[in-house]
Amino acid sequence: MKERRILTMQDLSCVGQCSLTVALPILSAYGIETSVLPTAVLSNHTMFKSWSYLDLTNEIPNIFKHWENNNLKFDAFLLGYLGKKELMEIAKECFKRFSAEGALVIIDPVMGDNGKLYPGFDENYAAEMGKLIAYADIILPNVTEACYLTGTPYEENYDLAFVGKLEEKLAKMTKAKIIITGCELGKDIGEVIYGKKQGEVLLHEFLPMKMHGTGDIFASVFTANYLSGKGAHNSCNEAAKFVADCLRATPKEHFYGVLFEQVLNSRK
Ligand code: PXL
Repeated sequence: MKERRILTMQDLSCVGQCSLTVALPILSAYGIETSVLPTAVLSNHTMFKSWSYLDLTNEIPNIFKHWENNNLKFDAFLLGYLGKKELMEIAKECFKRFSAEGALVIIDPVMGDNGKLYPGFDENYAAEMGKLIAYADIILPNVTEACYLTGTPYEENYDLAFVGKLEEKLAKMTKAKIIITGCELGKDIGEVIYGKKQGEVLLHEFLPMKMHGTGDIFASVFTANYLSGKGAHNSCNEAAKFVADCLRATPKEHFYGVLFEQVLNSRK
């Protein structure tokens, strides 16, 4: 595989199997040199009943200064949970200053699920994210995020036509490849990849479990496969299979995430 260095920008939740504690091990295990830009340190993710939050935004200019001094560039970027509008401006600056030629920008506009925004997010944040996706080559929103990005009211019992309309709206906001993830369509779940005519619908077995962090795992496995030269279609299939295996490996009592480590181990 061609040597590639990726930068993943998201929070570090000390406990919780999400964001950096997912992206770093997965990308590394796939043989990709992975650098991190931690935007905040949290005691644990925000699906627990309480959490601490150390904002690292003020440190980022200093980090950038030294990256520049050391002439560091990245071949790809993976953005996940940012949590603060200011970080979007910083992300744009990061692409501008640290992109190697032809660098790929993958944005998972993490901000909500099941029709609701995560704690601490609001419509203003979604609107700013709507601008940031213009800088992406690939975006990976779920249906809730696609609704908030496009200002579309979420529908509980959405169908493929609804997802198609979200993609049409997103296509006016970005030239990125649009992949809406975790679409629940009848008795299946899958991704819908936007295309000029009908797009592409990839359906997988629906496991009736909703666990935290699976979106971050999907984005990481997708990115690892995509950077390894698999196309969007195969990368989605690999990521979906990986997430399904994680769900199967995780007992219900493990409420805050999935045991992705066991799946990663078995993939070696
Ligand atoms: O999995 C997304 C995520 C990432 N990071 C933090 C979160 C969440 C979702 O709630 O709270 C801190």
